[in-house]
Amino acid sequence: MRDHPPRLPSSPGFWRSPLRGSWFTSVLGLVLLVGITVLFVTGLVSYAAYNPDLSRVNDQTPDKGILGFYLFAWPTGPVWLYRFTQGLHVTLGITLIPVLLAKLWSVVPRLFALPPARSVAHALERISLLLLVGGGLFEFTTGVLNVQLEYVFPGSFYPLHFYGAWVFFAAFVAHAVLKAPTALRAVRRRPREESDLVSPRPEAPTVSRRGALALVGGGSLLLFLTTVGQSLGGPFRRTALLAPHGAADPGGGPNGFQINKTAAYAGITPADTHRDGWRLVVTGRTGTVRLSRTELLRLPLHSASLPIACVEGWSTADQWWRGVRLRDLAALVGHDGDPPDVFVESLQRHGAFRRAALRANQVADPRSLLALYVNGEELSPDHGYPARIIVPAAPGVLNTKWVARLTFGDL
Ligand SMILES: Nc1nc2c(c(=O)[nH]1)N[C@H]1C(S)=C(S)[C@@H](COP(=O)(O)O)O[C@H]1N2
Ligand SMILES: [Mo]
Repeated sequence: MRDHPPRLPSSPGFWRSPLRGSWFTSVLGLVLLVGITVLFVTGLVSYAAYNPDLSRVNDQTPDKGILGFYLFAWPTGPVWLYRFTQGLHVTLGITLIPVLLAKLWSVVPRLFALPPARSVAHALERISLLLLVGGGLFEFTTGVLNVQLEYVFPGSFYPLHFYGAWVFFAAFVAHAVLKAPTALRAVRRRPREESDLVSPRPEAPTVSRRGALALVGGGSLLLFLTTVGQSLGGPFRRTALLAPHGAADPGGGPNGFQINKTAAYAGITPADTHRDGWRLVVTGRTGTVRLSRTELLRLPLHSASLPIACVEGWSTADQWWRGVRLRDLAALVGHDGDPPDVFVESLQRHGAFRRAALRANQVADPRSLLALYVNGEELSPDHGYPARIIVPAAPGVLNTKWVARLTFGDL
């Protein structure tokens, strides 16, 4: 009788790569231990930046309950704060994809091991692994789809990615606590190892374990180099081959920086924004005032150099904005000195990001503007003409374009 190769993935001899073993798995696991922790923290931070201190209009997950325990008033400085935290979140997430896939590949025999559970403890461990693998694939997939396809899950990306993150991270912590000591030992001991991951009938190696790791690292490096440019902005943007390509071409000149949604997409027509028709409606403690663009231009104008940083991970270098301070507009309607929160509404009639709330600390910052100019020129229609919000350190989504109405005070 010839020795037949085992046909079922549940038999150990089915898996024949000589690379599998605890050293290979452990190195990848330790990289993920650090990387995924950073992803989780920067993700929570991004969520806090969107929902500073539980403002109801910005809140995309009203049922989060105690999971919102850590929310706080997002600071307005340094101005590159969100650029950094979100650039890190998205770039690192994309960079870790090869490591995640290699790690899953390295332990795949265990996923098929039979019997499915030898004891209650073993059953619990396998369920936690299911949450870990499923949660990890889910978080990476929803994240990448959101970045690449621009909000593919209308209105539901936030709850999906947010709740998914908590489930995934809980399983991740349990797994890390159980496995980190073994992983550290395996890395020190190096290839001489006894582990159920080692194939009982290995094929001849075509690459060493170190070579395989270098391959994974090379894949990560390539993803990193073709992604990071979108967060660096400026000339580096051209290196961001993997950045989403659906966006409008911003062209050159003072308004020649990345556009999220165009005026046409948002349904903004020249008639909506025409000098004779457009009025900014400002409401506060002492009532309502209506201002034409000419009247706005008679108010004191101030400048601030601020970037736009989107949740998708891309950001622009600092642009030079000029307009009316939000706190001066608050003062016009009876909020002198200590301005309150403001609710901002766009001319745009449909779409997720046509309104946003800014917190009092954001309104009070002298660099927070209702911008009328950028880089010395009038705002282009796509960048929010006749007026847009620009706030230091905030996520792009709070920088409402085509502003029609500002309501100061209780939201
Ligand atoms: N009215 C309105 N304002 C908006 C948006 C929108 O869809 N509608 N998108 C926001 C998002 S998600 C970002 S990242 C910034 C991008 O600004 P930009 O297109 O000028 O770069 O605008 C914000 N302001
Ligand atoms: Mo955005």
